[in-house]
Amino acid sequence: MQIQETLVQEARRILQANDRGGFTIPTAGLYPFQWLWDAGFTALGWMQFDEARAWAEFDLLFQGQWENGMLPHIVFHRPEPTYFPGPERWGVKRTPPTSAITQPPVVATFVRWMLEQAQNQALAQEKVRQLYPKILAYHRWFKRERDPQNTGLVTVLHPWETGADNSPAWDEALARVQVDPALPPYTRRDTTHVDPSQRPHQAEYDRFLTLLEVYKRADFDQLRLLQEGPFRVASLLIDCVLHRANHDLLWLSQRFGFGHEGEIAGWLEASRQGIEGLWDEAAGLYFNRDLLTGEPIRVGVSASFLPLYAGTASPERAGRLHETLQGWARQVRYLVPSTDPQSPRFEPQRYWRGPVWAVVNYLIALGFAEYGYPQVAERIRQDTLKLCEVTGFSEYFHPQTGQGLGGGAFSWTAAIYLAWSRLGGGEAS
Ligand code: 9WN
Repeated sequence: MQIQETLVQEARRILQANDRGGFTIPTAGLYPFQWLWDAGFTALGWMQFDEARAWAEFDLLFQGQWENGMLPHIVFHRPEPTYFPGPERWGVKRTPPTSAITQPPVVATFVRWMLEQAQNQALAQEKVRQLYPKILAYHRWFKRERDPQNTGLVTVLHPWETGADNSPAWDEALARVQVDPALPPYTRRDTTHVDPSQRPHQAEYDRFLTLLEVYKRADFDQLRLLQEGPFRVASLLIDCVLHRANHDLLWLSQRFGFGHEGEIAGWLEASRQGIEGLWDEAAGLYFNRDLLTGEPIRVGVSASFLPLYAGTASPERAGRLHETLQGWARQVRYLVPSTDPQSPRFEPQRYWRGPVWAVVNYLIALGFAEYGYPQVAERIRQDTLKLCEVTGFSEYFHPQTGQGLGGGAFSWTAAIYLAWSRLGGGEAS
């Protein structure tokens, strides 16, 4: 499939229409603020046609950084009534207000890629020098407050932190969370924008909101929550993204002479072992882990392939992952479904329980390409481009019919189209 110039134009228009003066909302109505990992993908999209605007995305994102280094998953730059839970419910007294949990830490990797792609090297280097200490503070926060025992795996406290909110991987861990009988009443907004059959169940939302109240009562004290939090998991999405981000941070440190290589190399060694400890030989896949029970969560999800993106997998394990993905490919028309299509929990239209997500595809394809599987990487790229061409720049897609699902005119899907059109050759630029 060729990149289509009209779609490239449309993808650019989506980013421009979702621009709110320096930060990009994922989509109007459904998500009217700035999200952390969306900002990384979106910046890469902007980078394909407006470098200054691409870097600005991070300037605005880091306005939300906490003094302890934490980068929150949402920055509420200005009031918007169309999303719940907004700044009032989070109750974080900051300017700008933010949430109090994080998300997959993609920033260091995107900063490296953007530096490598930049035509304007002077601007790129200036931005790297500004951003580097802030990213380092963020990664130190992960180590200090989410892995103080140096297990090599980060403790995740909320499904929203994983980016894959209602993944079947979190079912048992979330079901154990007792819904607070005194949970303040609330009205969901997401189901006013998107058909409820494509969104999380009410039982999940009650628990998402219960966790928020528990953490608020603990004044978001991370070390205390590591002991007492009712939901604690190791998430492949977070751990693999963080591992690669640390690898790229080390690269930046070396390249600019910042001098933190020893510290970061220590984190990398621990996380390599942590991630590889999630391998399941019988399944030929990596599994997330429930940190309250210590047990693997035996459901295959798209993040199960991300140790390739992290670069921690051995060539042999990469080969097994390749075989496993071939099995999935026989079940669906479009790769990569967010849940193993043979799992009884697979729901092809419901959010992170089955649909294809362009951003995760980008990471998985990159991993396969780097491990010497260019054909499957290209298949994933082609499937993603085709989904955009057939049904538009949706939030996610039905892996069998290709139907666009969730929000429309979606920033990170458009950004992936732009980034992949650059890799696909000169015809789109
Ligand atoms: C909660 C913005 C975000 C993505 C997440 C995706 C969804 C939010 C929600 O939208 O989550 O953070 O309200 O459903 O799951 O990955 O960053 O696009």
